[in-house]
Amino acid sequence: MAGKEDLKLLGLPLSPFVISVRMALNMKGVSYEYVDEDPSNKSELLLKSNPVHKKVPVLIHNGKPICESLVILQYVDELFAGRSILPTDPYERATARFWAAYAGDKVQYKHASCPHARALLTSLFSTINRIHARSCSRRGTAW
Ligand SMILES: N[C@@H](CCC(=O)N[C@@H](CS)C(=O)NCC(=O)O)C(=O)O
Repeated sequence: MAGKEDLKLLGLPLSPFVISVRMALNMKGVSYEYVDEDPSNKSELLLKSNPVHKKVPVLIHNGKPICESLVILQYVDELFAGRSILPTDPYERATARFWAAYAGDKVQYKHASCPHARALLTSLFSTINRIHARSCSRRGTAW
């Protein structure tokens, strides 16, 4: 895609859904503005951009919101050239979407009432964040 893109991502630091979108943007080498939301005090921008679910991630591309991590991943994959996120074969794509949706249904971070599960998820996601931050600083990309 040519030209200067205005990309803003509304997120939360430990959300696996947000992390997957950040990884996708990073794979494509795209820079974007990242805005942390406060789940207990959601911004007007989030409520206006995702009035149905009121959840992150929301990607705002040139003022137009795209919601739901899997929808965003596919959008990013189609919009930007470079390394493909989803397989090109239609059956493999369908299989990848199936498992991504399955994993998304299972990961309900806010419902992880068990402190051990929360601690595990927290440590897992901060590790992912660290690995990505390192690989981005090596490659000179935003995240
Ligand atoms: N199906 C959504 C799930 C997104 C989601 O659950 N986001 C959580 C953060 S992990 C959220 O925004 N929670 C705030 C809330 O439920 O009010 C997606 O794939 O984007």
